[in-house]
Amino acid sequence: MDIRCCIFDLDGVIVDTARFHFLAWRRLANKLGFDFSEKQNEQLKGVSRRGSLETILRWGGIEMEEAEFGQWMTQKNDWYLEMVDTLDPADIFPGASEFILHLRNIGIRVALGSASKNASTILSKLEIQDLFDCIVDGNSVKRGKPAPDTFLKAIEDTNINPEEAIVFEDSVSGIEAALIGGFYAVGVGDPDALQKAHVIIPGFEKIDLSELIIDLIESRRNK
Ligand code: B16
Ligand code: MG
Repeated sequence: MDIRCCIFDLDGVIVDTARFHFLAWRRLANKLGFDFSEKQNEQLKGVSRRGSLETILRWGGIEMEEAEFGQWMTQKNDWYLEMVDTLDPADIFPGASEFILHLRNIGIRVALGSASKNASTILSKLEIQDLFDCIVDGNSVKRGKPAPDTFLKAIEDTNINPEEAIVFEDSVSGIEAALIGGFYAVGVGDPDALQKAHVIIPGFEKIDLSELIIDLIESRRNK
């Protein structure tokens, strides 16, 4: 099997902005008079800003008009961007840039597949916009994860099939999107949350691509 493309989620895979999302959403919930746990937060990862707020309000048993809903989305994003503003290239997860550069050197297409509308701001803070052949973010597709559209868009206009591409994801909804689309799915992070992935890795340090591909083929055969 030939792997011709690797698609990387951003928040939680390349940089720890997943933490910033959690802190900002939690601050919002606290302002509204309730709290939620890190375990609940797993359900928000990879989900759009609007979808996340809908879920959080359901947890708090709160209903609101669209105008107020919009104000809270803006407030959360302002808090989030304050934290994003502190990022610099040293915040890229260990081994991630090196792994991506290796892929590029051996001729594998590298794409970003993020649900975030802030992706280009984050990439420029990290100074890695040029690492990607293609950037798909929250502004590029209508249906977010768990729909597979984000990842399918990353191979649109190429002759690459999903079975020739690996998706790297830290979220349950992102792994689901990859599997629905027919991609190989690598979970990055928490093995409990990401059980459905073909293979789970803790991060990119010491990851050997050839070994990873062998594990993926083996896992797909058994799933
Ligand atoms: P924004 P990813 C996702 O990014 C985050 O995981 C999710 O928590 C967030 O709600 C979503 O982006 C939208 O982000 O508010 O910045 O547009 O993990 O798909 O890179
Ligand atoms: Mg993510």
